[in-house]
Amino acid sequence: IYFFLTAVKLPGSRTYIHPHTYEDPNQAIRDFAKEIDASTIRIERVIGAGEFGEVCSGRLKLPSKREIYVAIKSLKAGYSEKQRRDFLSEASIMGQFDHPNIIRLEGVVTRCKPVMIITEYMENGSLDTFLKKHDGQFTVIQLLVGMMRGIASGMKYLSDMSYVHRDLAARNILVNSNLVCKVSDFGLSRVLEDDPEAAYTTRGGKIPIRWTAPEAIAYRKFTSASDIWSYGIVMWEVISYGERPYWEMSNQDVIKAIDEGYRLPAPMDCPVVLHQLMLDCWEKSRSERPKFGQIVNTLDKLIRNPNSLKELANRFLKDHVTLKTGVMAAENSVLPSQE
Ligand code: ACK
Repeated sequence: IYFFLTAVKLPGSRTYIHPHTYEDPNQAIRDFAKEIDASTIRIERVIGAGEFGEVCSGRLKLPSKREIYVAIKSLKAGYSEKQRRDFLSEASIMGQFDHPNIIRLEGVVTRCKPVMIITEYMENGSLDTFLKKHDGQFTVIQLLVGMMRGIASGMKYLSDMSYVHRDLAARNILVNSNLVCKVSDFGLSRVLEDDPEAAYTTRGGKIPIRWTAPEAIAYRKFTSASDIWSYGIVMWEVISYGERPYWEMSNQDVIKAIDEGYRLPAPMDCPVVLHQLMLDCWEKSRSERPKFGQIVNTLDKLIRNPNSLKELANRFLKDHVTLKTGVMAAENSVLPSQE
């Protein structure tokens, strides 16, 4: 009996299986995604455009006869076999996850056309747009901390499964009607092609520079520690209500400033403890950055003790106040400009 118990893998110790490890990608889909009968889906309206085709909202009738709102991504006609594979890879990745802060896969339609991926519907759309629309409306900073806690919790789950996201940014977080934030965007080609923020590096990779850790930009060292760096940028986006990180600085200037030790200053009305957490995520040495589990714990403590959020970092004058790692620089110092 004891032998048997030790042989059983604990849930949670499960690691993610990359769809490319399957010789037959269709097998990965069969293993991780449920095939949905197209007649149970009712498409209602177009809500956006994805890399492979339209994103719509609609309803899905479950076997229990209950109807739920869903998002429906479809693969546009005239696709190649590789495009179909890349499109469906998102479902075979998403289908391995089961967490309240990760977008939930309902299933796929592959037996008839168009090929579709069905996920839960997130009423408030992507986090960056949502925050811009509600600029300054959340006087309760705790609401924002709750959102950041959710994202960190989803990321902890992913990193525990050894999944590295590579494109964590507010634009890739979805928000539901209860303001629960969920990590989305799991395609294989997506970091390369789908993200308008991704720029080509000198080495030919396509990377969303402003969100990416220096070692990932320099030599493509993508790890959960580089996801942590991106997470710090997401924290900054949340507190600044969807402001663009590093404003209008060019990608080259961002890379240079980071290398010289400059970091984003605290957004307006940002609690000191939160800015410190961001700075921890932006440690140059990746082993010194916190882990997602530690971030969840820290945010939980802050939520339980709202007084800890009262001390605010200095208001910043956009473009005129900057921070050197952990040290407040002179009020009128500027980020180094292009040479
Ligand atoms: O900012 P948005 O409204 O949120 O516009 C984009 C668009 O589709 C293209 O990706 C929205 N979207 C994507 N997935 C979902 C989903 N599961 N629920 C609701 N909206 C979604 C996204």
